[in-house]
Amino acid sequence: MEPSEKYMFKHKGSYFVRDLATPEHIDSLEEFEIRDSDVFVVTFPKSGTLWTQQILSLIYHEGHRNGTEDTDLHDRVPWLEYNVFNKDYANWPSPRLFASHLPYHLMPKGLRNGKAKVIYVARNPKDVLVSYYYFSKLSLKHEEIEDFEILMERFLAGKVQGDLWLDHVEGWTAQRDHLDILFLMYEEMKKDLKSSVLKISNFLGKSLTEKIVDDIVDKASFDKMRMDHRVNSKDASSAILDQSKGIFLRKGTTGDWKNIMTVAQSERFDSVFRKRMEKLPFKFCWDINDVPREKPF
Ligand code: PPS
Repeated sequence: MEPSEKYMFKHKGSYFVRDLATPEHIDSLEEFEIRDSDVFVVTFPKSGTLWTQQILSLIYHEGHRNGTEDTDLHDRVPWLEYNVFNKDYANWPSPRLFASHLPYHLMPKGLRNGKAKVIYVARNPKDVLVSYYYFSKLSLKHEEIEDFEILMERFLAGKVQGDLWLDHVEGWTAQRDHLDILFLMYEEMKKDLKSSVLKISNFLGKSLTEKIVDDIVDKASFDKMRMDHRVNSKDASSAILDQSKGIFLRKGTTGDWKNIMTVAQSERFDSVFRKRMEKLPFKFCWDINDVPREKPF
């Protein structure tokens, strides 16, 4: 079944949230001018975007870290394709930090030849699906699908925001030799946030003191982010989320899929995804006790 047109539109083969983007804006991104100092967090939806946005903001904006500036996180690291507040990105001061769910082929062309940096975060797709399921209950901009199995079949067919998870991850990992790109896994961030923050700061060429790193790790923890009003700004999110139905930072764990997927559903999922997943350069964790590890490219 196709996603409801009330909530999504399809453009250039990809699904977008209807109220938050237009085909014209997506088209305009092809020629969007990229600066060498730009940094992009790229993810399939529900893979740890907000978490990485927070880490970037804490690395780049001292005022965010020490609490002297009260700027909404989405203004610090805005969405490229969902420019809901009509920001003038072309005149935004450098370094610009962006978040995006775009598949590689819809990204600005300038990314290909420049020195801009990309941080791609991947999460095990069963937890992605479960997170998406609960998020669609909360989001006023997504179709709520009560029956998990129906949503699962759409996910497996790539008929959700972000399209087919496998295509998204493969599309970006295929660019590893052509872009300045860091691949991270949600699960490794969960296991050892400090190492992940150091990986990110090294990649960005930022040398941080031990104290600052510890501070970033603290403020990017699930519990602190839940309480951070710059992350959960009521103004910014009330138009998008019905907060009476839940909270965006829901569980923040690995392996929650086991609490909702039946054995049959899990097997069906594996039968569609397993072969292509084996070729991906990640060893995904399916349980909080698994040890994440990157397979060598
Ligand atoms: S979105 O809508 O695509 O931008 O969503 P995204 O931010 O990519 O993913 C939301 C999930 O990330 C979890 N999250 C965290 N987990 C652990 N630690 C921290 N600090 C953190 N911040 C966000 C969030 O809870 C969503 O996952 P679920 O499984 O639903 O809890």
